[in-house]
Amino acid sequence: MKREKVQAIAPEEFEEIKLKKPANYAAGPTAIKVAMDHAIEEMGLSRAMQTLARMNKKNGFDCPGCAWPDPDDKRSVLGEYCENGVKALAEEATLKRVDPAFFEKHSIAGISSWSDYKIGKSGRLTHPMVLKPGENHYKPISWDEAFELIGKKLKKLKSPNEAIFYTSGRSSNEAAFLYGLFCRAYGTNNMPDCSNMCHESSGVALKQTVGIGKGSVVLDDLHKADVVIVIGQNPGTNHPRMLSALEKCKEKGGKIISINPLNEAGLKRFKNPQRVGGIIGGGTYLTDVFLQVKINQDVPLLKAIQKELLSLNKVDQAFIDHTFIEEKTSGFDGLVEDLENYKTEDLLDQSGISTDSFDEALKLLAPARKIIICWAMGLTQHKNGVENIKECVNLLLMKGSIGKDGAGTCPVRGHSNVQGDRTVGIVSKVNPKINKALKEKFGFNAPDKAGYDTVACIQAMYDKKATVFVSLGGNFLSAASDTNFTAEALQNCDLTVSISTKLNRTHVIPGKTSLILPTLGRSEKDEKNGKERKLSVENSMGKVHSTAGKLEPASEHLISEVEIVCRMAKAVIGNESIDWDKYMLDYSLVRQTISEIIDGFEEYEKRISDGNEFYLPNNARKADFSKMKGGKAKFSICELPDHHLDEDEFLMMTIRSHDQFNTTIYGLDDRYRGIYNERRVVLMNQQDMKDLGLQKLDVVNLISVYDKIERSANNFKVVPYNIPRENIATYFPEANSLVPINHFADQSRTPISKSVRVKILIK
Ligand SMILES: Nc1nc2c(c(=O)[nH]1)N[C@H]1C(S)=C(S)[C@@H](COP(=O)(O)OP(=O)(O)OC[C@H]3O[C@@H](n4cnc5c(=O)[nH]c(N)nc54)[C@H](O)[C@@H]3O)O[C@H]1N2
Ligand SMILES: Nc1nc2c(c(=O)[nH]1)N[C@H]1C(S)=C(S)[C@@H](COP(=O)(O)OP(=O)(O)OC[C@H]3O[C@@H](n4cnc5c(=O)[nH]c(N)nc54)[C@H](O)[C@@H]3O)O[C@H]1N2
Ligand code: SF4
Ligand SMILES: [Mo]
Repeated sequence: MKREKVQAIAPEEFEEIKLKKPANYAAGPTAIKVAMDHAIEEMGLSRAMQTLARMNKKNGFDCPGCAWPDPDDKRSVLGEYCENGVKALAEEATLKRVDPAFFEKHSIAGISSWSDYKIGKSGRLTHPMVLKPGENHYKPISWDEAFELIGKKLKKLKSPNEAIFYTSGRSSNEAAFLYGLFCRAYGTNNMPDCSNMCHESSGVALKQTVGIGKGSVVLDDLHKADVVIVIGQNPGTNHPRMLSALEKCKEKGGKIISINPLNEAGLKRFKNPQRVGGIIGGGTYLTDVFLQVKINQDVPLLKAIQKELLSLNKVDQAFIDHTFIEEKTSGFDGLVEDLENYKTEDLLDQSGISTDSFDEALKLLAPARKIIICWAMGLTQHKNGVENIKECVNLLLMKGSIGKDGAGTCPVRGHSNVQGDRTVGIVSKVNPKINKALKEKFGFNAPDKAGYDTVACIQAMYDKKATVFVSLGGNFLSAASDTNFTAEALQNCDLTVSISTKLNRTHVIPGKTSLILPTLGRSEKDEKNGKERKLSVENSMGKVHSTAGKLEPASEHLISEVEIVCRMAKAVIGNESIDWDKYMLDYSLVRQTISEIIDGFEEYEKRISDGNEFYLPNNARKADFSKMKGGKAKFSICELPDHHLDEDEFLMMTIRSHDQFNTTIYGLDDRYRGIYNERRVVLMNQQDMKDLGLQKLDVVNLISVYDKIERSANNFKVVPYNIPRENIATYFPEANSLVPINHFADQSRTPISKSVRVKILIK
């Protein structure tokens, strides 16, 4: 039997688009209404209210949305969550089900012809399912048979390096640690993770400059800062509770500078739904200075700021922190010398910033002593992603703005436990410390050769050097770049295994044999032998805490991620050297082992009991750079980006709408940007439209050409938008087919999803 052809790309059909004026504030009463509509639609009112009462509460469960931290002290009685947190919960706690009857009715080809929105809305997976070679429908399989199948396949591989173990950042510390333990014991470091596509550039840059690949600030610092710079991040949509922190900062006299090609509504004004003023009043104005930078022209802007601060400092020696520079840093003289090569007006010209707004920003920055820089994908997903962040660090070091209250680095993480997964050992590079500790505890030699990261693993599957792909969460096909290439890579595999809560496109672009292993979500009760169990996670600011859901699981057949990992490991490498049976029964034992292997987790169990939380060690937070070369933090010299755009080329960024969580599409409205009921849109400057003879809502095809290979994404409606000239924006994942697989950031190898050279073909 031959398998029917499946569609890697969602259908290119249109909905009834509606455009309105972009919003000039975020949250407010509409946010509450939209959130409740989602919750009621998916979960019903009473289930929604009961569950929300426990979200982000001490001893409750961690929001399955982003990694923004909860307050250290008391939590709001009105609830510590935002519109998009409610949507994330509703998506997970939906009452809809994808059961064996669903798969009997729908073939993989049939499902692949649906939009991602429709696939996601099908509901929660209820049974382990298998798709056999040549077949078109998934069929139920028992858990025992599923693990036996995996065991047989993995034991037969010529080398463990033919298998890949991907992780998305939703996993708990416990499941991720065991998964990493299993990979290393099995014999491979092939552990790509979503971080490779996300904050990898931040990790690399921060490690090299300040000695730790994580941010240095805690939530309270944001309230104390003189100036917060929000650069390459859209918190109103992607980290909505960050707006409350920015609001507090403003109330205490702090100022906010936003640097973004788009004037995002969430950074203009915030109507805090927790306050009367936010419901019926005008809310709080957040941004004091908006710098509308061209896509990927942040380095010249940051250089101009540094250059002018140095020059102002000649008049008033207080504008840079000489003592800090002297005592805590190296490389300052080199930086000063390098800046002399540039003229401020050229730098501003390249970044697209007017002198007026630049001067206003400088006026705020010059006297400021406590600066925080917050950033996300707008900085990391470029060829020079690492240098973008190093340039931010330069500014902070120059101002002595790191390692003291109200100042520091703030890479705002994506998935709710992406940082924790990394901390407990999900990494494709060799971690000698972990390897040594594993040798001492379990007696095996973990592999000392780096494994595949995300980009490398796609190439390896494409080249058939890797034949098994296991994913702990995520939607690899749609998240990765170069969708058609990635689809071929996945379909080349002999076996693909997805440990998932919900149906997604990766499930229907399968290897020859494919397994779906359904698992519990965050909000659900994890009960074994009559005992409820808790897990733990780390937020964006390095704080670890417990999480325990209360809802009845979506199906009686679901088992926890910890149990899936343990049973898979046992089927592959047996129970002799590592007691998987024990770990899957008793999570405190897993935490005990984590505390023996990973630094900073001493007394783990005790420190997360009774709603307790603890911060992991962070040298940058204490301005302690003693472990770095020469004992000092490092200034870096970075080059200006150069995209060599042809006359008919645009630079495209792929961004998130307000109604999605990565590849999970909550709805079709990007409310803050005024785009309703459609996702196949391209945001363009009106002058550029005019030059191309394009009218509002004209339909175009997009093509990108790299290394003579042409990639396309078809049928996008043109939306006139306030965006710099020669820049366009599309949504992720609709435009991922344009992102070339072999173009990624230097050092971090993060795909260039925010600066793809694209041509527009008029249909
Ligand atoms: N509701 C919701 N929350 C989420 C997610 C979600 O999809 N939905 N995803 C989660 C994940 S995994 C992540 S990583 C984060 C992502 O959070 P963000 O990084 O905020 O998400 P993006 O939409 O990718 O937006 C990047 C922002 O950077 C700007 N930008 C793009 N290119 C440039 C540039 O060259 N320079 C500058 N200065 N700005 C630029 C864009 O205009 C946009 O405002 O959010 C997390 N939280
Ligand atoms: N062009 C472009 N591409 C991008 C980006 C971009 O900005 N532009 N952003 C990149 C970024 S920042 C990221 S982080 C990646 C995201 O990449 P991924 O993490 O791979 O993708 P998600 O869409 O977050 O994964 C959603 C799926 O996770 C599963 N899931 C949800 N919760 C759970 C759970 O608790 N347990 C398990 N086992 N499964 C669960 C569900 O089945 C759901 O369908 O995409 C990247 N891709
Ligand atoms: S800010 Fe992030 S973690 Fe907090 S409730 Fe919203 S989505 Fe959840
Ligand atoms: Mo991310």
